[in-house]
Amino acid sequence: ANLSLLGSALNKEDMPYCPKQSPLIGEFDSSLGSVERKNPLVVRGGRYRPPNCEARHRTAIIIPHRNREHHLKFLLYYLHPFLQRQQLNYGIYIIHQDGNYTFNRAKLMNVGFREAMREEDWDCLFFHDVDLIPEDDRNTYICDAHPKHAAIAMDKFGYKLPYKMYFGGVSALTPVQYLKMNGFPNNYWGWGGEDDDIGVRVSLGGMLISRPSLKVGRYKMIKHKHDKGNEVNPKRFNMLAKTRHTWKEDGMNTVEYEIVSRDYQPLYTNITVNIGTEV
Ligand code: UDH
Ligand code: NGS
Repeated sequence: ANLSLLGSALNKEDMPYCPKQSPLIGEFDSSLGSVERKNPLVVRGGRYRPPNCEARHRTAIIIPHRNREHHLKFLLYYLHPFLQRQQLNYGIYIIHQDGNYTFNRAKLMNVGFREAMREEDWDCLFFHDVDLIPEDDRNTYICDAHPKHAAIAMDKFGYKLPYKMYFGGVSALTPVQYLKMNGFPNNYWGWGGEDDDIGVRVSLGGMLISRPSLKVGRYKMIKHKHDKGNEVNPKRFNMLAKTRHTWKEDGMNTVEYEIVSRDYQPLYTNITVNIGTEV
């Protein structure tokens, strides 16, 4: 029998045909304007608090960024509703590296920490790659008793940890935990190793790594190639071998930078920063 004919015969009896042009097309729209309309309670600078109860947690999301606007709009599309379902008081900060010099993810996080804490007494900071989309609402964006590695199960690693000490992608620390390990390193220019350095600092600071379960800490990574300006750092292994001698002299206590601009967009606070160059 011709199944599609059968389908239309049933349709005729029970209900009218759908319009030739579906009016719902366009509802999936990840443009910033549309994300804004879908999140009417998010206020200037990408801030939110639950309207009907006092939030128990204040979380700042720190996103290191350059030239990934297309990833950013997908992340915002998913992250704003996700954080609101968790009833958090939250703010989203994009830390945008100015200029074309080699990218430095960890130093941008140090900038994000200082600039976010200047604005509000956050009790937890989530350091978040722009291309990682959380898949499970139970992956709560709050801090633990120890520094948290949230991105334990990424699709690109088959939803498993790639190695035991992996600390990349998304991590979360309280201000006290962050300062206990002197923040993150400032001198990893280019790709690789800085997340391992941060993991080593956790234990040098006398702390353990906390993680959500493999079931909950799931992330989808938006596929991409290596960025221009973020070439593999050939010094990373040498630097990692020295972390235990350098961490006290390099980190939050030595970070230097110049704020180029700070603007309060509807969905995020955009901080553009000149972090200088390798010395
Ligand atoms: N980032 C930028 N702009 C850049 C470089 C990095 O915004 O030019 C930020 C962004 O938040 C990103 C994070 O830094 O999510 C980490 O950088 P990454 O995404 O390049 O690192 P990852 O290890 O990927 O996720 C490396 C490229 C993998 C290519 C594999 C090809 N098969
Ligand atoms: C390690 C890197 C980390 C990196 C991880 C996953 O080898 O920075 O691979 O990389 N450490 C060093 O290079 C020392 S990934 O598969 O995401 O490209 O995060």
